[in-house]
Amino acid sequence: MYPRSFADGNGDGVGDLIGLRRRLDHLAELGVDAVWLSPFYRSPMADFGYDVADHTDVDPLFGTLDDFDALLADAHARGIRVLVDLVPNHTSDQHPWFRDPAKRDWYIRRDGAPDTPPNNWRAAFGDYPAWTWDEASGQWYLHLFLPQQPDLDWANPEVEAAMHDVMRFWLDRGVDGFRIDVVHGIGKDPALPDDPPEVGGLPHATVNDDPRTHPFIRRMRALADSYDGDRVLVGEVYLLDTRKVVAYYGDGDELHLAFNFPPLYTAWDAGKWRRQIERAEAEHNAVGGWPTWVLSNHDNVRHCTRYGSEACARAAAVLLLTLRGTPFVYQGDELGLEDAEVPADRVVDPGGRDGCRAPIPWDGSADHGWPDGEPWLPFPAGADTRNVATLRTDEGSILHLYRRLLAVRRGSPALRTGTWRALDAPDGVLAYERRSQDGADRRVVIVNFGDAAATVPLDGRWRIDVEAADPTATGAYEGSISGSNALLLSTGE
Ligand code: TEU
Repeated sequence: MYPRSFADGNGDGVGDLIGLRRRLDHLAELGVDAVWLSPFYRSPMADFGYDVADHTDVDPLFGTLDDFDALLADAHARGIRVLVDLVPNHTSDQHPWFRDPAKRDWYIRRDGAPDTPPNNWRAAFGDYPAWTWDEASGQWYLHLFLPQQPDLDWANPEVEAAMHDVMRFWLDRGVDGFRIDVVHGIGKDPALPDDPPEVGGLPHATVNDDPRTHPFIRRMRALADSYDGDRVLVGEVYLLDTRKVVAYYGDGDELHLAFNFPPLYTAWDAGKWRRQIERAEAEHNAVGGWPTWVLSNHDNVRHCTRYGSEACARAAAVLLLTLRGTPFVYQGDELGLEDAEVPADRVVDPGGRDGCRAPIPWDGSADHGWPDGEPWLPFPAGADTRNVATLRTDEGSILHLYRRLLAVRRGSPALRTGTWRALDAPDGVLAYERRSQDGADRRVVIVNFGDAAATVPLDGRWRIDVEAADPTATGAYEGSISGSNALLLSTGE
């Protein structure tokens, strides 16, 4: 969830914790197990909260710590777990740590001449070096992201201890875990070698993969494990190679879950998706890691926009929620939202990611449930009908498709924890079976990526549990599927 854009409780045009708390029933109805909240901490908002200036306080824009506690209690009362975002790689340049001359060695700094950066690393969000000259210290400081986001030096044990204190602060409050931002970035080679030419000027944040990171994650895991209940660590491992990603599961002693982004960057194509799934299956099985699946988030163009039609987005929902692993749904995907078109004079994100961060339309009224003023970004197209209130009343809507898929998944051992196996299918179609460990529950999923109807014969009798194009459909599976559609089947008449 991107709290800035979910729901506005105080009418200032920016989503906040009070607004989010009031709309929790939407999430409960949808049937999610847990929510991950993007940062709501004190921040100058150069990177919309990923530049943290105080890890243990809520930015006034989003509310107060009391609002957070109330939100957490209300979420737990609905059986929804809450993960908060931990941003360990960098802070804001306005953080007291960065401004304290006694803590200069908490950040990665190097001596040198003001016209020659210490190495060739590139920052994210623009074509510029990952180094900025700091007049005050007469040194360079590293920032894998914006100059306003200096990188912490995890080789300094005080930094690790401080970040553990941050984790304890939120765990003590009762959070169920963390999504850990660019966690693969925290360990760095102190020799700071140049990125090789084959990296081709990519941001260093997308290639940093240093063995020094693993002990840091192991100690975060031990800290989480020392708490009662289930506390989960989900790492953003932004390395676009699944084999590299799975290394961050360690020997079951590092991340519980790691985002695997290559499928997010895979075109809507049956063959390409089958290869991605088989790759993910093989790589995760090799390390005993549990896969994750994600199609959209606050950093990327929404898959409804990328795939080009609601029909594809519906079929993609069936795929996302029936693969083996933990699926992540980005707020608004359940409404089939597309990226908003953001006019040049309203662009605010230095990374150009405004379109996917558009506000959620809650109803068909003029303000779409965002009272007293214009939200910080424009609404996505079609908000008059593509909004929560309207889609709730339409049993055939994509919203009901998500609800139905999540409900079936919740009741199916095969879908929750069963094995995955590809089935024979014609070109343009992906078919697979999910099977519970005891074999008692079997489900078949057929996804037709093409526009034309396809024939997919199956052994035995199968019944339609969910159809992407029409979530109200029921009845026997007749051996074929229409174009740009997907079916979830179970055994029986
Ligand atoms: O993203 C890290 C990251 O690698 C992405 O920025 C990615 O390179 C890019 O967005 C691809 O489109 C995380 C957060 O998710 C992002 O919102 C933050 O801006 C970033 O870290 C810095 O904290």
